[in-house]
Amino acid sequence: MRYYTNVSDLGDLQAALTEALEVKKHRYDYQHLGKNKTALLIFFNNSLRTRLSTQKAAQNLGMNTIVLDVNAGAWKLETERGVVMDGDKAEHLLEAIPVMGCYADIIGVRSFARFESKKDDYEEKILSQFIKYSGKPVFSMECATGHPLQAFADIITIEEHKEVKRPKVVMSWAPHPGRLPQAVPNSFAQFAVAAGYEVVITHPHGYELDPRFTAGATIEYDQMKAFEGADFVYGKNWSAFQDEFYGKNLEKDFPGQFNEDWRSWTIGARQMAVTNYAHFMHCLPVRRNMIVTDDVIEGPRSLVIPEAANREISAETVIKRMLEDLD
Ligand code: AN0
Ligand code: CP
Repeated sequence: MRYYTNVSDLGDLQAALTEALEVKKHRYDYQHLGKNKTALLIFFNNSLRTRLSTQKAAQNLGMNTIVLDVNAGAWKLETERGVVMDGDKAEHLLEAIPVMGCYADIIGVRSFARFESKKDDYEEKILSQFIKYSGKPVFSMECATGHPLQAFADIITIEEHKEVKRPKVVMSWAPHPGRLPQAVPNSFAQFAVAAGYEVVITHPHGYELDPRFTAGATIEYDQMKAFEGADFVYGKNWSAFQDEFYGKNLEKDFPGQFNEDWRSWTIGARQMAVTNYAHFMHCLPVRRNMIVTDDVIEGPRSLVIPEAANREISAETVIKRMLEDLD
């Protein structure tokens, strides 16, 4: 594998899942692959899980790891070509990327949607420049439109906990005070459909996602109806995708304009009661009593910690495949 930005990069998803479960059992058996190889992990945004689990995964594989927080210690980077650089940005991405490529065998990039231009975000302007100019294999550690390491870990977790062959998996929007990317729900929808689950997505009007990512899922605007009989509930907030509201928090940015009781979407006992004793999932970090109540996240069906643990496994499986295909 040369690049990992999308579910399709895994090829046969069932084979990838089988491989991941094998990696989980034998996570230190592949150290020969990473000897004298360096993983460079570049963060334009904050992270707890991705930062730790991806380093751990690379180290399991015998690699050296270098972590760079671009906004804490590196030069401020210009990303637009043609700009007269007389402002606060000391270096251009077009030099910085090939320089970083000199020190790495594999590069991971975290670069969230900036919400300045929907076109730039959905064309993955930053990630695609790493692919173009670094000369190295590149994987996404959550970029503007997707978080494929998270979604892969989530599907591994569902496979480990499902009690029926084709579970009903419901992804629900839930409130948040910020303006969050669509990356996590985009990838989760895509992976869950690719895994063959019955996928239902529920959200208030105005929070429709990009249909290229949700194809194959059912959209149900009535949250209680969506939750009926669910085997897994995946909570997540995201900002609006539609052009006129792109990147906006509709509750905060358009007060009173939508006829919606936003806070009623917080996932609690009322919604979980109509499910098939569903497992609760969330990628973390989570805002308690906004996204989900204390009782549900602490309850016996919560999978938030196993999901985080499986981030090591999804990352190791992906990096292993990249190492196997290095020139
Ligand atoms: C980010 C998001 O929603 O995309 C990262 C999640 C893994 N979350 C926040 O910024 C809170
Ligand atoms: N789930 C996830 O990617 O968490 P971090 O943002 O902490 O890396």
